[in-house]
Amino acid sequence: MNSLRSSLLVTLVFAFLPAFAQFQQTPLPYAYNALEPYIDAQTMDIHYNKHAAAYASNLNKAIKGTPAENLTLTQMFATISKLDPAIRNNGGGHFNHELFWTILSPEPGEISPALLAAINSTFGAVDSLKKKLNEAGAKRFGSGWAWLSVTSEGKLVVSSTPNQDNPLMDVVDVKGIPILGIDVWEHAYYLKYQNKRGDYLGAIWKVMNWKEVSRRYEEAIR
Ligand code: MN3
Repeated sequence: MNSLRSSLLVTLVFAFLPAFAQFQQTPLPYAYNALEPYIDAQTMDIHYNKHAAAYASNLNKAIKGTPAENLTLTQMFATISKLDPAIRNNGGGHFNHELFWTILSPEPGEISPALLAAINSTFGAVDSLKKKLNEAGAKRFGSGWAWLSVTSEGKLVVSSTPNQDNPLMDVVDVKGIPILGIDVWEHAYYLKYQNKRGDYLGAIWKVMNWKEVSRRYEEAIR
């Protein structure tokens, strides 16, 4: 049975080909409309299925056949200044959005005692942290992100990066492990908030997944 043999061969060849689509989007952990009325369903749908999907697929194209193909994102970010700008833009885009989806939730949950203590000692209060992050996001000219990160000394720090850069990249001034990132690209809010970035930044705290931010904090200080 030649045809059976050849179809078996085809199956085997595919089974042992290196799975190239290395970077893939994690399914959204909630429905598109789950963050309504703070973030609308159409924005979530387009943001996840168009913008973020393009970063993942363009990242895979950018690394294909290059030494970066064998690196993790964290490894790429550590030497991002030496890599192709397409890896910086799309690798950052993929990582930043994968983080962003998880730190939002229709069930915000509580800040862990350890993170709360760190926030209070660093910023004075949770409201002061929110204000600082909102200022970082509001002041970012054009497109970018506002971040809460853990530095190599285990301290909390607020920063902002342009485009799809993030605190893991060797090109940024304020480095750390990001535990909370707010997307301030217009595509993240324009359909509902238009030019009112400040209103979006105010609303995002209603859907902040503090349980996940706390988990990331505890992982980062370990
Ligand atoms: Mn985005």
